[in-house]
Amino acid sequence: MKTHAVRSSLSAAIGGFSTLALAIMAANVQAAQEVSLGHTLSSTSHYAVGAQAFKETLEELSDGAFVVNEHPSGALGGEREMIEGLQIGTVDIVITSTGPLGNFVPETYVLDLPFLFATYDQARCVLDSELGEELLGKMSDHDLVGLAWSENGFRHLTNDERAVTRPADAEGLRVRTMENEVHQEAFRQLGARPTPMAFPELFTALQQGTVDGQENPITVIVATNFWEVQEHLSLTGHVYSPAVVLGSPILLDGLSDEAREWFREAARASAEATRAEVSRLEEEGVALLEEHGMTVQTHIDIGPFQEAVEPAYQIFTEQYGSEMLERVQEKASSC
Ligand code: EAX
Repeated sequence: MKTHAVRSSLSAAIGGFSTLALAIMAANVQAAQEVSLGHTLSSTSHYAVGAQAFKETLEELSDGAFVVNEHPSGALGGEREMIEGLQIGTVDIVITSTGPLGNFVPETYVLDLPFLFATYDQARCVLDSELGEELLGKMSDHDLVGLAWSENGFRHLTNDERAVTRPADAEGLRVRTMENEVHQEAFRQLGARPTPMAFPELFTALQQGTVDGQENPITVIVATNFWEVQEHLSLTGHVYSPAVVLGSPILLDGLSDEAREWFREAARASAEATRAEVSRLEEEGVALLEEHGMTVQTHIDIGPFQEAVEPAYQIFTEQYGSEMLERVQEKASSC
């Protein structure tokens, strides 16, 4: 009888303890909010490096209150689809090029003009300036939250038909472009046949010969094994491709100022890590692509390319005005 009494009070104590422990655990579980982060590139890419930095920073700053789940390789769709997802709240964070962004935030089209920036330092300096902040702020007018400018890189042309060293070589080539009217216009001016397409469809399109070529930064060409389907690479560096870390207003507008700041800081850490990876691969990537059998045209005289795409500027300013372009150019020249 005595033993039984001891046992039951013990089990009551244990029961009480475990109820409390469960309640605490439940409170913690409830507090940990899952954050989905999407991008189109592989888990070895510079975006994946940026996603990891975002995750580590946010989870640390929030002391585990947020847990980030990365969805790489276009698992949540192409960049245009994911941007739509941010607007309706089906995804929380997206790392994307500005490729399809102009369709949502026309003010950003200016950044996609060919040969606008000459070097990485210059592009980064403009994006990190007040002007860059202003452009990030414009996203709020279009149901998006601009958290930080990140980086995709200078884009180069690949194709499976011939070595391209002059604009005439690009004539008639079916080149996949991003879903970006400024890029499409530039390739039209070059005499190529631009075919806009979402990135997740690109590898198969190249493999099946639906298009002859594409253009992307070294990092993307490496991370996507494009050497398997493209023989020629020309280092045209025809346009700097910014990336941006975007958030969904549906998540972010509901957070405290402090929590929102954690997201901004995580996005800045993400951008920094991504840029470092772009710089590293700019150095090593070309040699790697050659090892994989690509023929690389390294010394391209860009003058004739620049001349050929010049009308794209006029078409752009006719449609969007020249004020923002002039401000970007002025800032770039002081960088
Ligand atoms: O943002 O679509 C593209 O070519 C982009 O460069 C790629 O999705 C990375």
